[in-house]
Amino acid sequence: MPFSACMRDCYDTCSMISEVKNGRLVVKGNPRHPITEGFLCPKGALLPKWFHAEDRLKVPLIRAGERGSGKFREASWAEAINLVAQKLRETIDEYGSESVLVYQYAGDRGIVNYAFPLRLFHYLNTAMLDYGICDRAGQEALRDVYGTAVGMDPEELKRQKLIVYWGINAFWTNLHGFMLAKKHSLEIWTVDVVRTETAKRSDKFFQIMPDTDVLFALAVAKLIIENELYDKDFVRENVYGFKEFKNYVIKLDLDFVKRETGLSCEEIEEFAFDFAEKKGVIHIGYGFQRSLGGGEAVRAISILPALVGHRFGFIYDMKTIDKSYAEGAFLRTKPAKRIPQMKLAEYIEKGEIKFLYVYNSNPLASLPNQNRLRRALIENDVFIVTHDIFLTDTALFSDVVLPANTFFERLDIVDSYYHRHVALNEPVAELYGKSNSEVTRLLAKALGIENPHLYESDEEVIQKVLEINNLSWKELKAKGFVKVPEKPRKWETPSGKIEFYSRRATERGLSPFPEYKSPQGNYPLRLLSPTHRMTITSQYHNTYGIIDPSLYMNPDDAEEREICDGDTVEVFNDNGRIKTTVKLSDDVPKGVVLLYKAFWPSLLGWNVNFLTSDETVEKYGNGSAYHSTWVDVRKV
Ligand SMILES: Nc1nc2c(c(=O)[nH]1)N[C@H]1C(S)=C(S)[C@@H](COP(=O)(O)OP(=O)(O)OC[C@H]3O[C@@H](n4cnc5c(=O)[nH]c(N)nc54)[C@H](O)[C@@H]3O)O[C@H]1N2
Ligand SMILES: Nc1nc2c(c(=O)[nH]1)N[C@H]1C(S)=C(S)[C@@H](COP(=O)(O)OP(=O)(O)OC[C@H]3O[C@@H](n4cnc5c(=O)[nH]c(N)nc54)[C@H](O)[C@@H]3O)O[C@H]1N2
Ligand SMILES: [Mo]
Repeated sequence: MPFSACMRDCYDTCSMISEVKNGRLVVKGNPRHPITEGFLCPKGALLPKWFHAEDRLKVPLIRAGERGSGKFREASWAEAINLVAQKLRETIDEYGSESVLVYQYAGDRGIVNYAFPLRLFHYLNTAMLDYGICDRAGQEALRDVYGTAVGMDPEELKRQKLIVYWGINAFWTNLHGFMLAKKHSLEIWTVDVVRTETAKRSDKFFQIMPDTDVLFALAVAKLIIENELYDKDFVRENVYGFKEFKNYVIKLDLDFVKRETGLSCEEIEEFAFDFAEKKGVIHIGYGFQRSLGGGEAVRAISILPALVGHRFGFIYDMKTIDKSYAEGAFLRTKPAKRIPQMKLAEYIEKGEIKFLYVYNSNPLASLPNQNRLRRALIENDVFIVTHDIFLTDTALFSDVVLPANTFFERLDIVDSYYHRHVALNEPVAELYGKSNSEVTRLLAKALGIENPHLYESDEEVIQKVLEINNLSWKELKAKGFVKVPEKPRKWETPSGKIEFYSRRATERGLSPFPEYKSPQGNYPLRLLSPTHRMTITSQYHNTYGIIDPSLYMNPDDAEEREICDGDTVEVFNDNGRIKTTVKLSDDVPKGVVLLYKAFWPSLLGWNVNFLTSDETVEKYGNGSAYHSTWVDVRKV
């Protein structure tokens, strides 16, 4: 039976075994894969429903009405591809190659299908994205302290006693990781604003006010240092700037920390003493760092495992293989103009983007401040092409829509940003659409490009990537996955040590130590928009239909506004307003409300991103700050 690999933007990157039985796709988890361990998450188990979905795009569409009106006419592949090629050529001739932007993200993480289309845009010297939507601030922060955001191999958890899930709802977003920690009988703690399903299954839960994590982590460091509970030998040998850091944290006033974080002194002490004793490791989440204080928080948190003697005692990112061949940046003849992903609307408003090619992403659901983005697209002359499996909101706003196939319909391989395995994905069945690489080859041909790199087959690209990385095709074929061995490594900081005093941060005009800024907004309630159990950002809303669009609110906040459970309310701020029903819950603290992230606006009439802030964490790579959104709520 063919091996599949779940290509979703998800930590677990499962290896699966698939087949077609009586015309229906059947999937199961690969029992030999050490992370998948033969079971799938609830979303993965429903993949056949996604694959067979009635609403999959079947033929190319060309806009036949006002932008966003949803009026299209059907077209042949030849007509659609020729139109895209002609428009591309015209735009480049009239405005230059940098007026073309390829906008893509991790809708499909297959090495070929993620990267191959970029070859065409590199060849054409177009503008490219500077990715900032997901985990950027934390990436920069970890580089400040460790010189890399690549942490520990999660399979090494078997040697640990304690894992802290800090700002990650692992039971929903990293189920196989959570089960791995359970399997190895680790003690599990959670630090979160919300009493999540992970918090409910943890041995300890520290409920913290938004954006105050930096203070909590610094207070824990202070107590560990003051009480001499840190690993002195490790710190002496491997840490740069310990003395300066010590002088900095020692001044911290614990009463202030208590007031800001909402944690009691006992909780802070309990964390510090127990963490030091058990030499905890920390899974630093992606979710919580998407706020204005996210970068500073990750810097502070990442110091804690080093204090107790871990070389790379955090989980954040994993980079096992070199994938650059698939992307082919070597095809460029001049350096790329990089457009910060979170500033798409701004660049469109400035008239710098005239042609937008979108694949693997649904920015008209997932980007913040949707009213501004949509206005910018309507008011400016931008030709939009979207390649997707479904008629998403982004597709609805496009001039040309190209049907994509799914990973069940092609060959690819995929790595993981969580574990060290590369998985094989073989074609199982064929329904509709074309792959990202196939469309690239058709476009290259229509543009009259002769460069052979644009016509390499998927298998050739895969073979070459495996060869570059010294990985065995034979082993991959036999098991469905291979583990990439870890080489011994040092910290890639200026001092070659773990920098508690970060020189890299000072070069960006930041303090050498993590700093706290009290979060402030011009509306009374902080709006969080974390992940939903049954979606991957905007995906599966249309196919699984299991979503929860309610606003979660603390009963005290509701009482102040005379709102009862089940009431219809308006949630509003300067960016927009939406209407939904309220669920009262003590799981969210007073002062915080919650709407799950990025459903399909075309199905719901709205999503949370009509409210979210498009500010960026400027000093941390212009990372997104979705959670730095303030709103008010009234009964309607
Ligand atoms: N089921 C499911 N799984 C997914 C996804 C999905 O949409 N659904 N998306 C995938 C993607 S793209 C990503 S990036 C990952 C994200 O994976 P996670 O990081 O687990 O995702 P989030 O739910 O966004 O955020 C985690 C938690 O951060 C908390 N949080 C918010 N602000 C703060 C704060 O200031 N401090 C603290 N301590 N906590 C805070 C939220 O309450 C939330 O519970 O998941 C991937 N997996
Ligand atoms: N409010 C709020 N918004 C958020 C977040 C948040 O925490 N709060 N989280 C942010 C995060 S972490 C992320 S990573 C982004 C993700 O945002 P996006 O990158 O927009 O991710 P998805 O919604 O998963 O959209 C992926 C699209 O790719 C399509 N697709 C899947 N497979 C293929 C394929 O093989 N080929 C092609 N051509 N298309 C395919 C899917 O159908 C889907 O429409 O969202 C961000 N948005
Ligand atoms: Mo993400």
